[in-house]
Amino acid sequence: MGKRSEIKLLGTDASPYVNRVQFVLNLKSIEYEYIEENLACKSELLLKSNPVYKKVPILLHANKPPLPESLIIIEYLDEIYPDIHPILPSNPLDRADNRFWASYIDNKFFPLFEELRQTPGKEGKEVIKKQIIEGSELLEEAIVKFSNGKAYFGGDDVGYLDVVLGCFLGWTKFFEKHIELKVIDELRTPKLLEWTNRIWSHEAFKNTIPGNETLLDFYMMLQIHKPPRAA
Ligand SMILES: N[C@@H](CCC(=O)N[C@@H](CS)C(=O)NCC(=O)O)C(=O)O
Repeated sequence: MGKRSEIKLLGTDASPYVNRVQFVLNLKSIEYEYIEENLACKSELLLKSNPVYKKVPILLHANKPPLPESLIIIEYLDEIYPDIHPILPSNPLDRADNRFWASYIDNKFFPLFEELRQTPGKEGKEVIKKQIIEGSELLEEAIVKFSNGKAYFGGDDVGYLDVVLGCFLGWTKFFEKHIELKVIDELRTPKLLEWTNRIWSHEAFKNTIPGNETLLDFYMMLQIHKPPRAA
């Protein structure tokens, strides 16, 4: 069996963090076996492979120790397959800058959507919506800087930040549809809007961004297992 089929990915379809790993596997044309996990009833394999966070994605690479955490996984894949569609820039300072923005997206921007779901009352939700809008404007500045007039954060083709932010597009669209929140629009974030349309039709992304129904099921599961805070 070749090196490429030795990779397994433990995930759940609606998870943007899992989709992130799938994007990179697709970009690099790496074959893998996908194992769907039910987060409402976690498997022994998941609990044993990620005892610290008990979350997906988890990459299982041959007989090596399991690797959790999406950013760590995609960087690992970039290191073991450096010749096929590298995603991180080669310059150390550019790499550090990419990681800074990835950390902003994961630790500050995207958690606001979960905060919005959990926050009770119209007034509280309006405060969070405002923070999301401000966050998207920062990301507009970031894409202008990184793309430097080209199509993607990564320049002429998809790079690290395209993958990191791109995996959330299904969810931002979901929120726009169900929560009446326009995250990306023509006036405030024109470059991000253009980028969104481009990413949306990119071959590597097309089959991994989950549909509205999958996201709605996941959202309803969250509402049951992690209900919004009491008012
Ligand atoms: N920082 C993690 C986040 C992963 C994460 O939040 N995964 C969710 C699915 S979207 C999960 O497994 N949740 C299970 C739980 O919270 O118990 C990463 O980047 O991989």
